[in-house]
Amino acid sequence: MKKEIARKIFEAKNIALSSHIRPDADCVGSGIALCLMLEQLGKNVSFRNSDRASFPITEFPGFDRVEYKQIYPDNFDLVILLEGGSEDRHEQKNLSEYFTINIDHHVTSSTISDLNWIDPEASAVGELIFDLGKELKIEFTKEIGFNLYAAIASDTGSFKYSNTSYHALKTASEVVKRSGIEPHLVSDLIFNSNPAEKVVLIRKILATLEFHHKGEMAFIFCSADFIDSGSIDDYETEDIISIVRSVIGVKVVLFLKEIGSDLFRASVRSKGDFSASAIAAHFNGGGHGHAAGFFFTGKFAEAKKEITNIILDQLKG
Ligand SMILES: [Mn+2]
Repeated sequence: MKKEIARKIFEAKNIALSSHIRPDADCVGSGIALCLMLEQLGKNVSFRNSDRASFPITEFPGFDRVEYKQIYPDNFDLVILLEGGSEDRHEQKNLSEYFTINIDHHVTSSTISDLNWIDPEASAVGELIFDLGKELKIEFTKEIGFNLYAAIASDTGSFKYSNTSYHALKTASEVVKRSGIEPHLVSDLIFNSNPAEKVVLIRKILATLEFHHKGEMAFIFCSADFIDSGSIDDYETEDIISIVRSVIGVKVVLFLKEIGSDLFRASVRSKGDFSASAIAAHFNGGGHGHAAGFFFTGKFAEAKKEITNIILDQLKG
């Protein structure tokens, strides 16, 4: 598949890239890295997303390459989709007008693209983009290295999550060797650059913490009122889930974010045998075994009760 994708890239002149909505460090970092690789090959590249990423992703070198517009109706020989594949996941229209390639590491990824390279063994799509870069024989510049390392370090939670494999570590070390980047500088930006407002927000969210079912389930909530300005979606709140998930005895965390009137985004994070994606599947969401999410329309009390009940059913097994 990698060779087939490389062949398509060599043949194309005008290439569009897109990463999914609510973009994270992996899909944006991988997208910037791929954009820079394709530019090295002399391609005309447009990296077009629907949503703007939040800080600190905005500080990744080459972030200015990201545009916010539709791919259609502009003329492209090839459209490469990162972590998604469907029009919904990218908020892009008429993708069927193009030759599309989907590159992803989620087992739930769409397969409607013309070529689908989906490797659930990969910790991050950044691993796959590094492999593709080797296939394309590009030079791994510092900018490319920074973005690929950031993608992998971010999706593995700084090489702490269960997806931290030999291949993830090997790829990260190869990225460092080939590009000459300093990993601590990437880590400082991704993990040690909290704006004060974010820590204040974490304090408010932590005040909602509840434990259920003998401490095996934890619940936290972010009300729209907690945000002074901007929207909740602007805030990267993964850190707070990690704090709660770290509690001894907790098997699953439910995090509800109020994102609109009677509209919530639910994030489920788990450890051990508890399947987060099984919970998300009940509500037509998606994700991995230990990290999944979905939307819930309704009142807060209903959202909390209905989702908690499904989680408790699984805990009681
Ligand atoms: Mn990813």
